[in-house]
Amino acid sequence: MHTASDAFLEALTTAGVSYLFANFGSDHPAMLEALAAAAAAGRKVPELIICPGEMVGLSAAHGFAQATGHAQAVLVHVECGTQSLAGAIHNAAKGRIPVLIFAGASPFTQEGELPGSRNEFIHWIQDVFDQRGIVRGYVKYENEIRTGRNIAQLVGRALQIAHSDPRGPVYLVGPREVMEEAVPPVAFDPAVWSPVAPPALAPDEVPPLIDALARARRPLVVTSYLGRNPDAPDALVRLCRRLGIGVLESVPSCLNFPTDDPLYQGNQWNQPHQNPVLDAADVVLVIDSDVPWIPVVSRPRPDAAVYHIDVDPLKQQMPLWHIPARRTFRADAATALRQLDRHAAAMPLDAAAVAERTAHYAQLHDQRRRALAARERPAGDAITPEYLTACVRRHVDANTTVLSEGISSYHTICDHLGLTRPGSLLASGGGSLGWHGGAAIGVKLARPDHTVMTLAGDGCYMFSMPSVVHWMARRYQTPFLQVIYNNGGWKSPKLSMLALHPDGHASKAGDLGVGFAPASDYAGIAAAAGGAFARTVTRADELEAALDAALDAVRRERRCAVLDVVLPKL
Ligand SMILES: Cc1ncc(C[n+]2csc(CCOP(=O)(O)OP(=O)(O)O)c2C)c(N)n1
Ligand SMILES: [Mg+2]
Repeated sequence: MHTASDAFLEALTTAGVSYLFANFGSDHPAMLEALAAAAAAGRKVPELIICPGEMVGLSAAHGFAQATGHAQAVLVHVECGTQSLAGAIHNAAKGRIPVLIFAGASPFTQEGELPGSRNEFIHWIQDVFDQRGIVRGYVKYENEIRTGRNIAQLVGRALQIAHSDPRGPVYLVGPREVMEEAVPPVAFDPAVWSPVAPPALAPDEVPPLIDALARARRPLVVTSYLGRNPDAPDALVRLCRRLGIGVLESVPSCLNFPTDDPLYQGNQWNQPHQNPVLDAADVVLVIDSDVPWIPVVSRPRPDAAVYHIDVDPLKQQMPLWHIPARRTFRADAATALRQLDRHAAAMPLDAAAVAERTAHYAQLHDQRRRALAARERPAGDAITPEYLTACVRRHVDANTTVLSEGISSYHTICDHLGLTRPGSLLASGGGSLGWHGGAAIGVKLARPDHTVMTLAGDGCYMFSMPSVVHWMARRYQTPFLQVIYNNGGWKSPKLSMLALHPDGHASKAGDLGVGFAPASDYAGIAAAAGGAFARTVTRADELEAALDAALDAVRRERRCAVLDVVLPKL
C-alpha cells in the first residue's frame, strides 16, 4: 500500500532532502506509518530528527541550509505546531533560508467518511479557518495538498521556489485524510524542478559601472550577505584588488570578505556615529544588503554616486525601504562580480590611481587592527567581550564554524574573531532571538568534521530553549561549544532606551526591567538536559583553561560544552 505520506517522503528523498526535523501529533498517523514502513523495508527516507520544540527544529534546518545551501524538511503539528515555530519562521524569511515546512491539518470529515476522519476530541479544537495565514507573511509559497496524486509535484514546486533567489521558506499543509490516501506511484525527476539560474548584469550595464568605480577617488563596496554564496567573497576580493576598492560590512550575517585583507574596512552595526570610510567614499557600490547604513547616524555624502546590486533590490517584503542609488541591478552577486572583473581585466587601468587607493585603504586597515589589538587586554580580573572574543579566536582553526548571536557584542565578535574563510561565520539574518542553539545542531549535522562554536548573549541563550537544544544535541551526537556572553540580562533594550532618552527617568532607574538577577545556572541547564560539560567563568585568568577543557569535551568526548562567561553587568 502506497499512501500520500509514502509519496511525500519519497519525493523529499528523491529531491535530496537529508533530514526531517519533526514534531508529531494526531495529524500524522500516516506519516508515522510511512516512516516505519520505510524502515521495515530498508527504504531510504530523510533521517528523522525528533524536535521537542518546533522553534529549535526550524532553527536546525536554518543552520543546515546556511552550511549547505540545501533546504531540509520541517514537520509540525497542525496550527499549534505552526505557531510554535515562533520567531524561527521570521528568521528563515528574513535570512532568505530555503526550507520546506510541512504541517498536518485537522481532518475535514467527522462521520468516518474517509480513512483518517475525526476520531479524537482535539480534531474539533484544532480546526481553524486559515492555518496557512499564520505564516503567510513569512513564506514565499504556501499551499494545501488536496490529493496525494500530485504530492511529488507540489514538493518539486515548493523546493524550486525555496531554492530560487531570493530564497526562503515554503509551507505545505496536508489534512489527515489526504495524507492517508492510497495513491499510485508518480514519476518525479527533481532535475526538471531546479532553481532559477542566477541572474546576471545586462552586458551594456557593465562598462559604465566599472568606469565609475575605476575613476573614483575612494570607491567603496558595502555588503551584508553576499558571502551566503561561498564563491562570492573570492569574486569580491579579485575585483577589489584589481581596482583598489575598500570593503565595509554593514550588519554582516556571514563572512563577506577576509578581514585580514588590507582593503577590509571593518563592520558597522548600531554604533551611534558616522562611519568615516563611508563618509569619505565618492562611489559606493552596495551589494546584497538589507541595511547598508542607518541614515540618521551614518550615510554616504550627498554627492556620492551610489550603485546597488542585489538579488532582491526592491525589498518588496519591507514596507519602507530606499537607498538613493543612481542605478539598481537585480543580479546574483558572484555572477555580477565576475562580469565586472572580467571587464576590468580587459581594459586599461590607471595603475598609479589603483596603487594610491590600495595604499590608502591599507593604511586605514592597519590603524584599525592596531586599535582593536589594544582593546583586547583584560581589564584586571574582569572579562570584557573583546578579551573573551580574542581568547575564543585562538581556538578557531580551518575546520571551525562560528555562529554569532552576540547582540550588543555583534560588532565585537566580528572585529575580534578576525575570520577569513567564506562560510566560517554565520548569523541568523533575522531579528528573532534564540536561533543559535538549534542552528548549531543543523550546522554540525552538515559539517560533522567541523568544530561548531556559538557565541551568544545570555538573553539569546534563554530564548534558544536550551533544554530542547541539549536534549537533541546528545541524542543526535552534534556536540558544539556554546559560549554565553553573560552581561546579566538584556543590554540592548537599555542601549535603545539611552539612545532616545539619555537623561530621562529610565537612565537613572536602578531596576530598569532588563536584568536577569538572580541568574540561573545557565550551563547547568545544558548539563541536566544533555550531559553537557558545564562551567561558569568569572575571572580573566580562568578563561584559557576553561576554553581548553570545554573544547576537549567537544572534540574528544563528543559532548556539548557550555561556558557561561560572566562579563561586566549591563
Ligand atoms: C524573540 C525576541 N524577543 C525579544 C526581542 C527584543 N530584544 C532585542 S535584543 C534583546 C536582548 C538580548 O539579550 P542578550 O542576548 O543577553 O544580548 P545583550 O543585549 O545583553 O547583548 C531583546 C530582548 C527580540 N529581538 N526577539
Ligand atoms: Mg545579555
